[in-house]
Amino acid sequence: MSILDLRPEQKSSAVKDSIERHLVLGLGKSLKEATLQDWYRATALTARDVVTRRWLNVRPSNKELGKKRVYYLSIEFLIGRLLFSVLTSLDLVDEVREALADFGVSLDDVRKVEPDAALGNGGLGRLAACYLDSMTSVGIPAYGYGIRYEHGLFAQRFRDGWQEEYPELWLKTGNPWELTRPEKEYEIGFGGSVEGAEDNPENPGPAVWTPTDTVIATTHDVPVIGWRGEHANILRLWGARPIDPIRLSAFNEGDYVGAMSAKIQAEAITRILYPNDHTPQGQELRLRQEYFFTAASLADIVRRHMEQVGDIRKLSAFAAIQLNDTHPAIAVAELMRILVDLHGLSWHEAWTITRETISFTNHTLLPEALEKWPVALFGRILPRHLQIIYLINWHHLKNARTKDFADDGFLFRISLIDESGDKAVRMAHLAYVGSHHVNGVSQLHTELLKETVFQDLAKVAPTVIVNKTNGIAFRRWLHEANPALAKLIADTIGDAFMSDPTRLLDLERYATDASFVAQFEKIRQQNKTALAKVVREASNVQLDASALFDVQIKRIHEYKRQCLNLLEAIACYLDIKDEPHRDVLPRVKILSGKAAPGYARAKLIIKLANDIARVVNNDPAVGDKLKVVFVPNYNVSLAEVLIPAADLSEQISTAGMEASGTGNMKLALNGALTIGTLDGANIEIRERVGAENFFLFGMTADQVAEKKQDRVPGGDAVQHSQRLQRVIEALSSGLFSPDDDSRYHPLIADLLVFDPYMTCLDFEDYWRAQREVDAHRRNPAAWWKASILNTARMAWFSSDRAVREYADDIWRIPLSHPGNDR
Ligand code: 26Q
Repeated sequence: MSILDLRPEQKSSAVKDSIERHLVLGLGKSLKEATLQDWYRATALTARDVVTRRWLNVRPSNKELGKKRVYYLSIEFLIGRLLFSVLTSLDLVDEVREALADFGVSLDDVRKVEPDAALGNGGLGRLAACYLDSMTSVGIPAYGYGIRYEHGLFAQRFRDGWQEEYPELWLKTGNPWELTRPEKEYEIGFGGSVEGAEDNPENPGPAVWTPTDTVIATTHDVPVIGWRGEHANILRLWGARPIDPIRLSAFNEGDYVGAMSAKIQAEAITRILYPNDHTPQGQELRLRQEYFFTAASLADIVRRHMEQVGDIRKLSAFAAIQLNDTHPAIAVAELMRILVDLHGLSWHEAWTITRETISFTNHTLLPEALEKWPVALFGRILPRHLQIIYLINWHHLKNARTKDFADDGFLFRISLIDESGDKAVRMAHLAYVGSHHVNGVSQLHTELLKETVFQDLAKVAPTVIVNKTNGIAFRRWLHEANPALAKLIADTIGDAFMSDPTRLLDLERYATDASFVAQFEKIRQQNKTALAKVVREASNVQLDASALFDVQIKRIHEYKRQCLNLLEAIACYLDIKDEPHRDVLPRVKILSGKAAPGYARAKLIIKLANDIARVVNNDPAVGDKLKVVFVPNYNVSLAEVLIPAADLSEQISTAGMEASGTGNMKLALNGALTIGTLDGANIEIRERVGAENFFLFGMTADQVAEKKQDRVPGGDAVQHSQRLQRVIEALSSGLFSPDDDSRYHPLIADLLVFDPYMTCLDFEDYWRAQREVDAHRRNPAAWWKASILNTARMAWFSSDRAVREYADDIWRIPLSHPGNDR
């Protein structure tokens, strides 16, 4: 019997019993000696029991119905804390709060001791987490497959304003959410040699691959629960252990250290999450990670399919494999190997099945972000896969040669092997040709994909390019992060919007309703006060919660232009210094985000933010007119505090460079107004919330592309802006870096000479838009109306909508739709 099936009045005492049982019998603690950590574990285990039971109940029906499942392969799942989202989905928050209170313990304290599972870098990893949540809520049978990193994304601290990285230790106190499955482990091979591969590329036969080293993939399942516990799925994370923990022969020969090295090597595979997004560095261990989790996932998928269906030829009718970017692109070659070498299918048959099963999401246009692996390295680690890739390429090029436009340059560009320098395998090309559909993550991004990176491939491969604009899980980013607002909305329009987000549109009518506006405003104020407390504790800066909170939160990247935001902060500061008595609208610039440890320029930008913050926040002439804070260690939990407290959302990337953005959606959903460029999903957000409720500035993607041709130096733009000149002079003079005048000279040189991200060119228009923000803010009725309309009109950006589109157009999984299913 599950707690969910109890009558409301029985639930709280059942929860209480369960927590006590886990505490005493599971953890061996008495009620008196239990620490917050113990209470957290006992509460999490109680919640996990409920979820697991749901999962066990739901699973057989999927099996019997022979339903097609989605397998979402992602090297990152940025799930964050789970306790509150699980309790929210199960509608058990109040019961648990009550039960804990009976023990004299506060749920809010318990909640905070859960480590934030940072198994991802940013947008791509968080998207995977939101999609798994939504697939479960809308009832798509799915498995998420990823890596159980021992250390997630590094913790960020500042020393002297510079970023320092510290290891992340989310597993230190154990992980109460996971269930390990020792009976479902797989042996994953690396290296070695291949025998029996035929020479005939037209119809290649099977080969025998004998790897030299083998690592065991261990299974760690995190149950995922959908809205109101109706459906449940599994996030299966792979760990690594050696096949033979201590090689006995070496041990017996007295070589204890040698014996342990195999263990250390095997475990290294899942030791850390690579902290660089957008710049693959081609390290061997990363390739091993990619193959390891992809091969384990495919072995699991094929095992399940053979157990339940028994005919490998029917794989694509029961399995839709979605590749989250190219990190699992090796799946194309691995599935071919399974079908040809292990199941004896002909090459042609295997290729058809592979292409019918796999689809691929691209998340970037930046050429430097496209993964490439040196052929030599690839062949050493995965010799059979390299052969298979060459065979796929042979067929691919043979087909291309039949086209009359296919000159050498064309073939050179579409080849799976880059021959421009040291030969390298192009993973995006491999993913493209091995997929039935490829999708971009916003309209603009998808259009640009067609015109740029995939333009040539699209002329010869049958792969269909479609758009699937990203979405976000409202359950986490509204109900859980901003419970007061969720409650206000539910009290106003009913709670149907929780399962059918389109109902949020009903809120439009209240955008000018005085009582609603007052409550909406009050909730924002409370959220800002809560954030101010966090900022005081983290940065020792006192914020005035009535100021405009201007928020830019995301990874630090030149293309995201945190620098533009900071130049504007300097300009504001100089203005205040010029005219200390002028009436200015008080503003707090809040930034947060991590820089890849090897990305020097991004780290310099963080230092710049902290340098500006020090000067501005300590200048008595400024007071509360302007504050600048860079909040350390941005992660999902911090985002949950920042987002509901934002008045203004900074989405200011150089047009054409941000594939979509999802933070933009989270902020707008919570009622922040956007100041942004026509980039990524900003364009669609603006279309939906209304141009009058969005502060637009900057060049378009086309204009940026044109300017790039011109090679117009940023210096020109500086000549035309006195304001920008003053800002650059201040920066250059060492006003913010008295200890090192020249600290920002490299940054300035970039702005003046190449300005690759068009920061100078967009500066004046950005300044204009910011002053429009000020003017708008001075009219509270207009401001709050726009803010409420943002919340109401973001309905479409729910990840429920996004996964339904994937199910309809890519996975071909029949679904009931909201409105016609219940
Ligand atoms: C690749 C190879 C080696 C090491 C690391 C990587 C790597 C890791 C992470 C490459 C890229 C990433 C992450 C990319 C990312 O988060 N992209 C963002 O994806 C979001 C979801 O679609 C979009 O909203 C953002 O616009 C996009 O920047």
